[in-house]
Order: sequence, then structure tokens, then C-alpha cells
Amino acid sequence: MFDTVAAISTPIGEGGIGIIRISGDEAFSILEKIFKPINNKNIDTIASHTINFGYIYDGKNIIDEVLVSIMKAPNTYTKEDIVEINCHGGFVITNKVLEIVLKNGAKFATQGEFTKRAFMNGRIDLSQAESVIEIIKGKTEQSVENSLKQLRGDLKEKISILKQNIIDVASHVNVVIDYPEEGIDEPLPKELEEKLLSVKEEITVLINSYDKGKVLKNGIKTSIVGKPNVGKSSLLNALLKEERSIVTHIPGTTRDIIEEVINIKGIPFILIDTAGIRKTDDIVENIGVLKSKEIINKSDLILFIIDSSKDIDNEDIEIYSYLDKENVIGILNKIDIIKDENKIYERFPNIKNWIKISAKQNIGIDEMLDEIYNIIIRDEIQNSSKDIIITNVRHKVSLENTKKSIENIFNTINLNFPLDLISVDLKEAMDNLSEITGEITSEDILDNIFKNFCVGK
Ligand SMILES: Nc1nc2c(ncn2[C@@H]2O[C@H](COP(=O)(O)OP(=O)(O)OP(=O)(O)O)[C@@H](O)[C@H]2O)c(=O)[nH]1
Ligand SMILES: [Mg+2]
Repeated sequence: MFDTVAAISTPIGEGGIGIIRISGDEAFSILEKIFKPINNKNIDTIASHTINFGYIYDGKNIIDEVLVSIMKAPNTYTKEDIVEINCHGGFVITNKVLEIVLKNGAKFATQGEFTKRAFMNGRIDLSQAESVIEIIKGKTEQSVENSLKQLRGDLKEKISILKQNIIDVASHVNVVIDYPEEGIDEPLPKELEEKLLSVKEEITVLINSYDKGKVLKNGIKTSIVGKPNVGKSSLLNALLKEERSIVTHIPGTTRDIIEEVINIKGIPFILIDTAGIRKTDDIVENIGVLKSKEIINKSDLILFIIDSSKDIDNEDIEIYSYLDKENVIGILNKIDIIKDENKIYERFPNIKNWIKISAKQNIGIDEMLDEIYNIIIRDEIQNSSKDIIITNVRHKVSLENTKKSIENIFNTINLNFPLDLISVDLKEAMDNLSEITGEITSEDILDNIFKNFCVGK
């Protein structure tokens, strides 16, 4: 049905092996022209799903000693015939082997083409195809675990159940429309109405899981803010266990934004060290201060640092006034030379959580990580390992549209509008769900999804 395509499936660069993958009707005939197994067997007679030792030839010249996996359709990644050549790694050999494969009739695979074929050939649905890229790009165990569930088909199955419920309702409505003489005038029997309501509820749960999904996938943007010299950069360095950010006793040291990722129990935290906020005439520092204020607004979590060895002053209070208190954790730094902590707490009545540390002496840092995790993550993620978490904004939009269609149905019923209208909304709800699994998709959507893949996947 499609051309035979090939690409390098391993990362470019030095490595022990490189893999060239070929998929399509001509995979074996191309292999025949370039590969001689050590036992001189004919490719056709080699059993499927075996690995075969031999040599790659360019005409008469031996190019490399290789292992070739031969996998016959349909039990393959793409459902097509697949050949994978394991050659020596490194830029030169892998590219040379690919070049020979292309010269002998394969086309160069586009990004994500193998996975796209797996979808087009019906081995996986679109949500599963999308999970493949998330597995590859996943940065933490938790996010990969979630994507693996999606690859196994959890979301696909859930959508199919929801759809079946809508189909049940639609069948009833269509019967009533088609046989009006039966005199069934009530728009929807109670039990079907309840069915529809529970579909709506389950969709709402899925939509709400997106916020958790976003955290799993993208991490928590955490900015370290406070006035100059309170120890923001010292804290960043303590967390990273390296001297990443410049620390001096001079207020106004950090002028630019420094961003690094740490991993707390499987969740990525994107730490941002900011310029200490204060009024200043220094142009460079002032730009830094403006950026810091901007970053405060974009953060999921703010670590607001106070120098506990000094009295609270107007600069601290002013920064405090910029903060959205919901996502702020107060950090009392320099507890090795602390003055009077109680006086501090009373100045910031809306900060609920305080953690005491010394960034310089490395006191309380691990406890701080535990606390942050507990405060931010526990309720969000912990109890949901069984639940389906959606991480893909495309899925979220389709679910929201489905929900809207269902709400329209209830409006239609309440307003006593004709059944035809309900039927239209039901159709729309089903179509929206079908977008997630890819039964209904446009070429644009597909292109958009697969362009994020790497070549060779
Ligand atoms: N005693 C003590 N000194 C600390 C502690 N943490 C930081 N300092 C000192 O405080 C000074 C300022 O630290 P920085 O980390 O540069 O502070 P900052 O908030 O990044 O400052 P700016 O970049 O200027 O906004 C340095 O001299 C640090 O060594 C601490 O826990 N205890
Ligand atoms: Mg600094």
C-alpha cells in the first residue's frame, strides 16, 4: 500500500551499534541485494523474527559486518515487512549503510513514519501513537509510566466505553425519530438520561486530570525569589550540588535568569534563580528585576526567601505583595545566624508553609525537598496511579468539545426541542471522541502529530 521506507533509528553520533530500519513490501527484496548471510541462505527461506549474521555489500565491496533482524508482516511494528540492520555505530558506517539501502530502492522515511504506518495500518490508535513520542521524550519515570499505560491502550479502551454509551443513547433516539407513529414522545427515558450524565461526569474527570498530566510531563516551574543577598543563588547551588550560579556578598549579583532542572521523586522541578528584586538605578540590574517579576507570574511554585539573620524590611514586604500567596513556600535562610524567627512569621500572615534552611551550610536542604514534594505533589499525583491521566492538549480539547455536545443535549431536552437536534449533538459527541483515537482525523492533525517525532521511529 505504501512505499518501502528506511531510516537510521539510533541517535546520530558515536555508539556501539547503529540500526537502520526498513519497512514495506520491498524490504526483503532490497535486503537480498545488499546482504549475504554467513550461511548463504536465501532471504525468503529465513524464518521470521530471527537475527542473522552476515555482510552488507555495496556492489562487490563489503561495507560492514552486521546482524540483521528479519520480521515478516503482520506481527511487526508497522504491520509491514521489516528489516533492521545492526551495523557498527558512528556517523560514517550507519550513513553508508542507509545510503546503500536507499540506492537499492527504499525511500527516506519522514519523521515518525514507522509509527504513523502502525496507526494507518490499524495496529494502534492515534492515542497510542502519540504515547510513543511521549515515552521517547519523557524525562521522568512517572511520566514515562503514564505514557506506557496509554501505549497499552488504557485511554483507547476508556474512550471506546464512553462511545458505546453514547451509541446506546443514539440508537434509541434514532428509533424514535424513524418510527414516530409508535407515539413515544418522551425525549429520553430516565435510564438513558442517567447514562449520558455519567458519561459527562467521566469526561469531566478526564479533563481535570490534564493538570496533573501537565505536571508529570512538563514539570513544576519553581522560581526562587527574594530581595538581593538573601541567598537565592546559594540555594540553587545547594539544590544542584554544584556552583552553578555566582554567589557573592554583594547585593545584586545575579542579573540574569538561571534555569536548571532537578528531579524530586520522579517529578521534574524547573528551578529558576532570579535577580533579587529591589529598586535600582543600575540599568542591567533593573532589567533583571523586571524579568524576575515577570517570572513570578508564570511560576507554578515560588520559593520566597528571607534572610533570617536580618530584620524584615520594606523590600521584603514589597516582594511579598507581588506574590500570589496560594503557591508560595516561605524559606527562612541563614538559620546558622538566625535572629528572631517569630517576628518574621507575623509579617507574612498569608504564607502557610515555612521551611528553615542554611543554603551555605547545607542545613535542611533534603528536608526542604521532602516538604516541597509533600506540599505540592502528594494530593495531586499520589492517589491517581490507577487513574487515566491525560497529558495531551489535543485530547483535552476533544473531551471538552464532547462535554459541550452532551450539555447541548440536556439543553435541548429541557427546552423541548425536536429530537433531530439531539441526534445531531449525539453525532457530534461521538465524532469528538473519535478524534482522540483517530477514527476521524484530518491530514493536518496527523502531520502535526508526527512532525514531533524523530526520524526512524
Ligand atoms: N551565613 C550564611 N550566609 C549565607 C547563607 N546563604 C547565603 N549566604 C551568603 O549570603 C550572600 C549572598 O548569597 P547569594 O546566594 O549570592 O544571594 P542572592 O539572593 O542570590 O543575591 P543576589 O543575586 O544579589 O540577589 C553570600 O555571601 C552567601 O555566602 C546561609 O545559609 N548562611
Ligand atoms: Mg543571586
